Amino acid sequence: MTIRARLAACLVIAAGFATPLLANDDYIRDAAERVKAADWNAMEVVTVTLDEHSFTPSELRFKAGKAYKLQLKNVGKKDHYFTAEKFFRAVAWRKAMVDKQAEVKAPYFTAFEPLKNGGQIDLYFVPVTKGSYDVICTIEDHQQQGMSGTLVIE
Ligand SMILES: [Cu+2]
Repeated sequence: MTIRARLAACLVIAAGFATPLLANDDYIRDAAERVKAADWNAMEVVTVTLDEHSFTPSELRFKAGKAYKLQLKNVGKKDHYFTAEKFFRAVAWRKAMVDKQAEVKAPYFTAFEPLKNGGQIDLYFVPVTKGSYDVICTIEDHQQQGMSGTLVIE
């Protein structure tokens, strides 16, 4: 076995048995398999409204391995962001859909912005790494005024 072949074999084994870790620059690398394995017919739809200055509900709980559509709706007058970098790296992404028009696919996201009044972004994902994660609005002083919340994967 060449070194290259041996290294390739090691990588395959590591990928097969790796438990999800969450370093700062990490994300769920086997998202495609996890998305495929989830039951999308049993997808749970969860809605968060963004307003001055809150996320409602401010705490969401997700079950690892289950398929979700998280609908973000801005019902406020101002623009609002939904910034949850660590949470977005703890889930396996299927896609994000912007105002039911554009589908966006990426290994992971850091924030969804700006959500204009009446704007809606739908996030399709499968939660993976258990933990409690922050979500904030990073515009001006919105976080201080109450735009912060918790996203839990259990
Ligand atoms: Cu805001």
